[in-house]
Amino acid sequence: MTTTPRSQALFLEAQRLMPGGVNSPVRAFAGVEGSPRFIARGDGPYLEDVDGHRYVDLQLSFGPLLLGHAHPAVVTAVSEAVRRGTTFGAPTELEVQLAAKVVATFPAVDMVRFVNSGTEAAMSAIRLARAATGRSAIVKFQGCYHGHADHLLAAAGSGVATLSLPDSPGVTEGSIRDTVVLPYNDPSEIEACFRRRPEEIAAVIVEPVAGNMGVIPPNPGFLEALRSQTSDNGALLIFDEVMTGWRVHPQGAQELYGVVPDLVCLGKVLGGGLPAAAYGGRRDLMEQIAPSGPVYQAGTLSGNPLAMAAGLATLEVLETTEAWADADEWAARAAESISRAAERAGIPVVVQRVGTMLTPFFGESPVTDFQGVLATDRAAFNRFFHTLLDAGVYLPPSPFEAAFTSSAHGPKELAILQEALDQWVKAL
Ligand code: KE4
Repeated sequence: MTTTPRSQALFLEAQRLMPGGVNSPVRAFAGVEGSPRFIARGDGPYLEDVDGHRYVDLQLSFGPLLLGHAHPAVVTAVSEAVRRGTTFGAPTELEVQLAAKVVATFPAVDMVRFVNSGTEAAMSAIRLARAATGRSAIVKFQGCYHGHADHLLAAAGSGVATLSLPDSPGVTEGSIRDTVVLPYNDPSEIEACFRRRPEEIAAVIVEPVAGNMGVIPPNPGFLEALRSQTSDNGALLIFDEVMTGWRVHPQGAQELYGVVPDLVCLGKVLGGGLPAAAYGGRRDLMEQIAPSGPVYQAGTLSGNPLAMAAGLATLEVLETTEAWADADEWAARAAESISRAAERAGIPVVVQRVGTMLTPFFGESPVTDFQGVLATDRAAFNRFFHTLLDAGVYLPPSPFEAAFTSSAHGPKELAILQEALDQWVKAL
């Protein structure tokens, strides 16, 4: 059992100063019991905690670090940018350059607006959809998470599911009155919903590959049904690709599955590890955003030059190297290793992977929706999580999260994972 005295001491102090001792709930390890490791540094595929323990990092800050920690290109770009100042409250060339890359990458994106978080991206896309259609109702799916804006905190995934919160106090009836929640992966439900409310729905927002209840790919026909139903009923389709953008495919789920939404939310990889997110889509929609149109949205640090520099450096590495393929291949090898270890252990595990994001579900059959996740063996996941953590592999501390890989993960890190898996099998 790894001893972590400094993390423990810091956690006590942190809990005195910050709610739960953390600045985002899922970090508190509440979903897996035990107390969090306080991290001193990251390098490449590794995290090092304040007690000197090193871990192969399969959380990668919940997705942003597709190149791993402190990639030289990112460090150089941010170091150079910071010497020119950190923020101007005025446009910069860096924003133009990154916007051009985003527009060139995603089929649905003619124009883009940078914001500071995925939450802002999703809430802004919803506001735009309501303005553009003149309608109020929005549809989301059980277990999907689109940030913590009031109207989207209904049957959310990620930390809300991890903590089994009945959504959240403080979210008023009024703010979620217009939010319809449907089961993920069921085309008949969206068809019935539009039959009931053909003229009321402004938008359907979906994680095209769910990552906030573990990794759940769309069933064949699900995304196509969302596309046809929204088009046929005058509603907009929003792909929340904050997590899947660059993670499931270099051009996102919209390219992978060939379904083009009207609006897209982006984040995580976009900022290369610094706070940046975005929403974008059809020109006729985006031009309705202030100041070119009447739909208001703003942000002091939106398009921040340091985040733009980190994002640009990350995308340039992805464009000029085999980094994406390397991360994808490593993810495939990791998934195989987990499946083989579970077979040796006689434990039913289904590893679900799309590109560089994956989740081991502790259950007999593939998981296609939130109810399926709830039916998995959470105690078994917790044992798996802690055994691997003690053996030097850091998974996200929740069965409702996705694990991630990077181009920095190589043969040595795969061997460490396989050794940790052997320890898990032996400990059963
Ligand atoms: P942020 O506001 O946390 O930047 O993004 C919200 C968000 C929106 N859409 C999707 C698909 C997301 O996955 C997220 C954030 N993801 C979680 C991890 N599952 C963030 C981790 C956390 O809350 O600490």
